[in-house]
Amino acid sequence: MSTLGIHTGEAAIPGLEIPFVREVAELTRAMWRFGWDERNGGNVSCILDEDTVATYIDIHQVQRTIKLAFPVHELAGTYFIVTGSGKYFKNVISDPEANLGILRVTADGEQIELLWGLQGGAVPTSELPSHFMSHIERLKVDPQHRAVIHNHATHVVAMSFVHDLHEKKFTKTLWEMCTECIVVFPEGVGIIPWMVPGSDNIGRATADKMKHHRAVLWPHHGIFGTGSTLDEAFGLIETIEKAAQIYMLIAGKDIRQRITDRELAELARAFGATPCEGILSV
Ligand code: 2HA
Ligand code: ZN
Repeated sequence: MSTLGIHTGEAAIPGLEIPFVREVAELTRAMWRFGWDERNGGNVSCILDEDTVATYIDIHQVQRTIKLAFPVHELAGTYFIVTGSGKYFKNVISDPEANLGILRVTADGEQIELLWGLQGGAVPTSELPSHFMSHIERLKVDPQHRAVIHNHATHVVAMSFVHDLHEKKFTKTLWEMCTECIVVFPEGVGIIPWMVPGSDNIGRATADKMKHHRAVLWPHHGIFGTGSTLDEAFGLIETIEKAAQIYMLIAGKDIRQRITDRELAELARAFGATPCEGILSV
């Protein structure tokens, strides 16, 4: 039985003995169970240390190379675990080798070398441009950065229809919904306009927001969350989604009391968080 209480007969499933494969398999399963990754929705990528990868797989055995549509010189030689394009999060835990890949960006940054997984000719997530470009920007501002998660968190998508898409207004509303929020994302949530997914353009727009935010909302689609671990990236999305859920639960209701700006500022001070400027009126 896995930590999620799922009987998978996992001893017989190749890949689950690798800790970072298991972590992504359990994460994708959890997100699917939350209803955030219908069909093939969502994608995950996480930077891995060479030594860690080499402990579990032969890093000199390249299965195949895949040409990148956009060069990523900044990530040359970097190892990743990624979800596959068109793959269902529901299925990762029962067949990680078909649904996940472990890869390395070539020294010239033009290709990726598949070292493990993505069996049957599968390729990395269709949102690879957004993932790679986000990794590049987050690493510039945070050397500890490792993980990028995209999913279709339900309430934050719902909120993108009924709330103003102004970043500071959206962020303030989220902060007001749960006491923890200002501490978890004091820098606020970045928001891009609606764009066609899977493109270099949406990758560039997302990465541009990643210069100042760890989470970026794609209106009417989903959210990108980043962090120094998969747990951090997941926890960030989970917190934003929880706040959005409360917003949607109370929308249109008679609000009797709320957390004031003064209280939000007090909270940030108490936890050593620096709130994004221009949001609180105190
Ligand atoms: O299909 O979520 O944004 C995967 C996606 C695309
Ligand atoms: Zn998506």
